[in-house]
Amino acid sequence: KVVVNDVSVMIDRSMKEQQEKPEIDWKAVKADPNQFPLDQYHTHDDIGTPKPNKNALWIDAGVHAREWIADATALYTISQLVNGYSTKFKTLLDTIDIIIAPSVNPDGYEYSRLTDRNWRKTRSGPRQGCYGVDANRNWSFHWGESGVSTNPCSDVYDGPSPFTEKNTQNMKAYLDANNKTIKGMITLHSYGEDWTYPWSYKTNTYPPDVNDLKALALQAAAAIQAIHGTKYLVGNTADSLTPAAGGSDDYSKSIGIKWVYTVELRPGDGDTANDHQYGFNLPAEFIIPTAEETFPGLMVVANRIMTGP
Ligand code: 0X9
Ligand code: ZN
Repeated sequence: KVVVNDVSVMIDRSMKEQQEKPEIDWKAVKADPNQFPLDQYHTHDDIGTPKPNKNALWIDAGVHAREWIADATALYTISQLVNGYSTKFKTLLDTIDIIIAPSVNPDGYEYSRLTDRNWRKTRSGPRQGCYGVDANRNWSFHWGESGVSTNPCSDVYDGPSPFTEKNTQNMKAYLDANNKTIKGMITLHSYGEDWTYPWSYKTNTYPPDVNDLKALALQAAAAIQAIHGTKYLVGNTADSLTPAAGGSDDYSKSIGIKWVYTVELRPGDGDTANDHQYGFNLPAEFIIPTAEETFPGLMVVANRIMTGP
């Protein structure tokens, strides 16, 4: 049995054929209101065969509202796993759970869809006349130390204190409650074509198992490249991107989750020859290719968790 909860509320319009897949019982996909009270924020989907104490891989997307390709890639991943359970992924999903939260900032996503394409933050507020907190600056680990603004009108506003946002509170609660079984955490963003590992708050600063993290990241990047030739940059997050504290990645690593990655999906940001210059506005024709190549990268981490410590 494959368990999927409440994916229907965050179907990306560009992926709406998912709803038409007859193999999936979309009525069963509706959340059980006893398990998930509707007044609580929840978007996670556990894919696997129910069994106690299974190790798990967490994948989230849509932290940043305008990074639509992330949400679409998460939905594609759900579709691949659900439809491939009885064939390709039986051993994997009988051994580990894959928890997919395909849109962890849904009101921001909707705002980006309907009102302001370039919207990034949550939609809380107003504070000093401005809305939203950067949900990837609002986590407690080294909160506010780098790459943030204290101005509520900034796109990288870190909030009045850590965990002011429903989005970060609920995700934190889930990760905390399951940090013994969740062995991997991948947060999908765009753009840049980068596969990066902690720490993120400071350059030249690495967890003790950085070599493990890097080696697996290189395998994931190779798996991506094998599909459509897209070359991902692998590196430490702060060194490769820019230091920014208060992210979900650093927090996850700090609570003992081993395989923590931030993935910046297509398009590229100019660091390889074939990069497109679309920024967040990735044309629709690249949605499926992006999802197709990302999926085996994600499965590298899933398979690593399956085979053990
Ligand atoms: O700045 C971010 O939050 C991410 N880049 S994005 O362009 N998608 O906004 C990178 C996040 C890396 N992790 C942390 N800085 N903690
Ligand atoms: Zn982002």
